[in-house]
Amino acid sequence: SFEFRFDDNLQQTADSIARQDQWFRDAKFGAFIHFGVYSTLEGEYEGRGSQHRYSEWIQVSAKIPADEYHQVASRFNPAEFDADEWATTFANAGIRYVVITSKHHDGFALFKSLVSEYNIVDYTAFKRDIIKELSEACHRRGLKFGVYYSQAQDWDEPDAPYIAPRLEGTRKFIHPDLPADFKPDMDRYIAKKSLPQVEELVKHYELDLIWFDTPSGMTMERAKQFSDTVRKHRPDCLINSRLIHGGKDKVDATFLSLYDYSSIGDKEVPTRKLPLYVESPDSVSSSFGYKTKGKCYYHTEEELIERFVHTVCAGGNYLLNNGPMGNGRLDPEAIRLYGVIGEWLNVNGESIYAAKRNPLPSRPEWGDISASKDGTTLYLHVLDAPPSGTITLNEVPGIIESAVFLATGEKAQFSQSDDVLRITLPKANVDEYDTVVKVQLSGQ
Ligand code: FUL
Repeated sequence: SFEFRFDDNLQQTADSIARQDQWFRDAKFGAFIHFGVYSTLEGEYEGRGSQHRYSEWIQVSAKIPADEYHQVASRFNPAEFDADEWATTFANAGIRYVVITSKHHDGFALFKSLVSEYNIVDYTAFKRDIIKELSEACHRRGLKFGVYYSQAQDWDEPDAPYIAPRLEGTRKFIHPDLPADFKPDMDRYIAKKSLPQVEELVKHYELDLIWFDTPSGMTMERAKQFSDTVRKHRPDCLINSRLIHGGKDKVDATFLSLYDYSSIGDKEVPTRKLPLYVESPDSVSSSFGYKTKGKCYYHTEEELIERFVHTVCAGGNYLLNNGPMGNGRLDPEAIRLYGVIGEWLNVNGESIYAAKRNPLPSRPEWGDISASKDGTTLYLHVLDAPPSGTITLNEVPGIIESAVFLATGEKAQFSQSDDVLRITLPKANVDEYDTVVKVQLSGQ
């Protein structure tokens, strides 16, 4: 039997509530990690391919034949990888869950797999199981742990589809020996590799979440095989919507039986209220995998905090990616950016963790709004303090009892007439990124 529940105006399945996704809704801040063979190439292969914005796309963007990419893979040796150091860095930055690429589109697995020897343990001199080590380290630190898995796209497998039809031609470059009349067979690929690898992951890695990507070619029947496999072995493991197309807005029962929440577009900041609980996959830089060659830029801490705040105020989690370096160490600039966010959260975390989305009809010009679980407290996030020093909030749903600056505990000067609230921001209390004013409503 199937029913919708209205929780904070977000429809979720009865099933997903049984799977206890509350930790996920309270967590708000996750670390995404794109790590693999491509991390050693940093966005370029023999002078080719640096134009693609994502370094993990190097195999198709530089048209690297499978046997050459295999050579690069066999030399992959992230000798300085230290799972506890990674987990500690994330935990110290206020991150509550970690999602790492267990197999990206290049087909190379970062875990020991009996299904395909194209994996870090069997194919490299490094021989360690990154997914196992990181899962254990995260759980030791109280972080939830999940993996990204590219279920429908695998450039190493000729049978797997390509994300965009324009890339279909790439198959010939990667697999030059394929017979001219070769016809890819997605179901053959799923049966041979992606479904059994997903089964290995959910059986052996204590997953709290699985992040499928990408939905190309996934029919309802195919998606159901994956979803059923996860549910069977790991009933509490959450599933994201990139299992199948349509995940953002489809709220019919069949779709909602397949996944638990909606992953929105890459680096998309939600600006409108969406029908499902969402997660926004952002990155500290313009790439996901580590990239130093060709076009690439980092976001500023201010941009990241703004995107984080807007995501939470729209009703979602912020999954902020970093691309570790080929030697296994975290990117120092990523560490710095996570650290700044962590410091900001030390002071302002109350307005983020477990917060509810903006309950008012619209978003104010000067920033955004989150709310406490019981709805009696509003957190006003002043991202752009107006030159007048006064912020105005319309359509306030009650009488304001008090207003204090979250960072200092000092009272804020306010006045209310009918449903319009005015707050004066003294210069000294204005935070560089986001001044949070905690507003208590009475009689609620
Ligand atoms: C996309 C992928 O193609 C990118 O490489 C990256 O993994 C991003 C999060 O999802 O669909």
